[in-house]
Amino acid sequence: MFATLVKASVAKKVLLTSAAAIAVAVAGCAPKDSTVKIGHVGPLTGSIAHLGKDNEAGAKLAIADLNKADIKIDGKKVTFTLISEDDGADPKQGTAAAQKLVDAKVVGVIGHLNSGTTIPASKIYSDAGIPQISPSATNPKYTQQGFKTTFRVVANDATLGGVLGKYAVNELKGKSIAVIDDRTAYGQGVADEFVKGVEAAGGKVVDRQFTTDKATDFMSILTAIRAKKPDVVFFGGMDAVGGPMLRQMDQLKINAKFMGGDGICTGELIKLADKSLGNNRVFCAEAGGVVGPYEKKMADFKERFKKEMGADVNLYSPYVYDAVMVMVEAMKKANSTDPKKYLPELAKIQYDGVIGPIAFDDKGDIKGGTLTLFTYKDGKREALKVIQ
Ligand code: ABU
Repeated sequence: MFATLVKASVAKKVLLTSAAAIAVAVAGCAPKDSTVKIGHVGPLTGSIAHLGKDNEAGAKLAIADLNKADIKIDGKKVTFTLISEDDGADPKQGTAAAQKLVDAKVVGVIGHLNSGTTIPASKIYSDAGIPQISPSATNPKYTQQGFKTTFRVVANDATLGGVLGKYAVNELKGKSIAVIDDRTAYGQGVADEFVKGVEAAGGKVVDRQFTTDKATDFMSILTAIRAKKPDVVFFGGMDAVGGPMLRQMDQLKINAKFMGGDGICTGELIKLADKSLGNNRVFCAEAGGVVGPYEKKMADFKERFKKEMGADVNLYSPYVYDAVMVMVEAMKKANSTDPKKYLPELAKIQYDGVIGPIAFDDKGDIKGGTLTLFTYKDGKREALKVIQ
């Protein structure tokens, strides 16, 4: 009798243990929520921190929108986390930031802001198989290295510089054009392309001078340029240098028009150049542009950005926003957040963004990249035309 009771008790325990094991196994198979890390890099300190923070705010807004959208990938609800790094616009700090993001196991990176950081960092992401979308680096070399992981959502310096060079000759009627650049990958590259554009339009570059992206005193190079009596001065570099340069041109009574690429084409230039901005004196181009129904989409985005992020769009935050969205769209299409699986989807994505339709060519450059020419008038940036 006792033996029978012991047998029954053992059998019950075995049954209970098996049931518990099955329950654990079932729970193990049940979809769990997952957290996916996306990296963002730009200069959050230094002279162009205002642009890095503008980009970062675009990424933060995109992540917030995605997390509100209850996205499921491979049956699991995905929560996206932004891991934001500061590269200080410095190439060495840029590669260190890239390695930090790889070590943190991000599944993709939005950045960097500068060509000088984006290009060296791209090898690190490529080696790690992590897709990278730059929202603002315009040096053509970035996508010409043969990496499968590099993408950008803006036009490049060949388009920017070329169009601006022709504009200086054909529209501004520049006869005596001086060129300055800051010797960065971006500044030098866009200035070289500008010179080609000027020469293709039959114009003449009368002087070429150099500075750095950290300089604050331009008196000696501007004095040299003044002797050539320029009617147009082109600067390849960023607004933090371009603004003070413009003020010093006024101090030296150089009344030439001032041109630059997207690096000076910012909201911040209004403060940085102050009265020297003038009306229809400064001409620049953003490496993107919207037409038709996208104009309202962009205007609505800018309004919402101001409300939610507490600042006006400075330059490329809408491009950053779309870059995050495009990356996640590729994950949704692949039904995977694994970089190896969603990378092929990213390469063939067709996405309707705030900045217009987004698809990439075989190098990772945006197809049909546009640009917008701007001037400044009455202390405001004013679009002149979108060039497609
Ligand atoms: N495209 C202007 C700023 C970023 C860069 O290319 O360096």
